Amino acid sequence: MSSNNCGITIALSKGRILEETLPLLEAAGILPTEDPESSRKLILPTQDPDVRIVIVRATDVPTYVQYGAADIGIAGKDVLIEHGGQGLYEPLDLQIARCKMMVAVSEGFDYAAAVKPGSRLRVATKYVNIARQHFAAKGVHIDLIKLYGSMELGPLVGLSDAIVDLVSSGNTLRANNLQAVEEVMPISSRLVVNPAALKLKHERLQRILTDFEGAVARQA
Ligand code: PRT
Ligand code: MG
Repeated sequence: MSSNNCGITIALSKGRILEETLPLLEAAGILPTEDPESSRKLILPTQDPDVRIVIVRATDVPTYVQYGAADIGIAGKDVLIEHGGQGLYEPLDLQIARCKMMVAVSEGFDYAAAVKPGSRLRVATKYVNIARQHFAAKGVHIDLIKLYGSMELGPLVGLSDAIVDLVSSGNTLRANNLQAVEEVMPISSRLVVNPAALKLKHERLQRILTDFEGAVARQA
């Protein structure tokens, strides 16, 4: 399935995950030969001729690993839950790119009243599976509106009563007069591995896993 049968392909996304992943890669002896953040290449060689990095959209990382186009990848738990996790082995919480999935509403909106039995809440989010599960578990009926970004705008223009989105500093919510009213779940990035690759390339992948584990433990 994979085009390099003995080598290792690692799927990463640019942005906050990449930044925090580079020290972990280094701990595993994997050094890209050019700066992944500024390079326009989609396939980046590393100093180890058997290891390459592919740069993909954050939400596509699980797909590349699922189909064996990459042996391992790093993705946020949010992305993994929305993907569904089928065909993926998730051995390690890397504890990077940490944030919280939260429910947020406009300042002054009466959230407690809106989630009482019998009422309906209009929720805009990119994370439809997470939102659906969260409100179903609470027994709250919602109308779900799928967005692809800028969720914070939803309550401001009357598209929705609430949003479900990631919050780290809280600055984005504050800047838009929104307030977090409920934590859905803590989020961090996880290592995902293609199960077939783990069998076929066990020695090398296991070594990377162990090195990552050590680096995570040292960072804690
Ligand atoms: O940008 P693109 O559409 O390609 O993909 P992406 O947005 O999924 O990628 P990226 O790099 O933005 O995020 C990758 C992963 O980082 C996510 O899947 C999360 O697991 C993790 N992460 C950690 C975050 C945040 N913190 C975060 N704060 N992802 C997004 N945000 C956004 C949030 O959606 C909101 O718009 O930042 C804003 C809030 O930040 P604060 O600091 O203002 O609270
Ligand atoms: Mg983004």
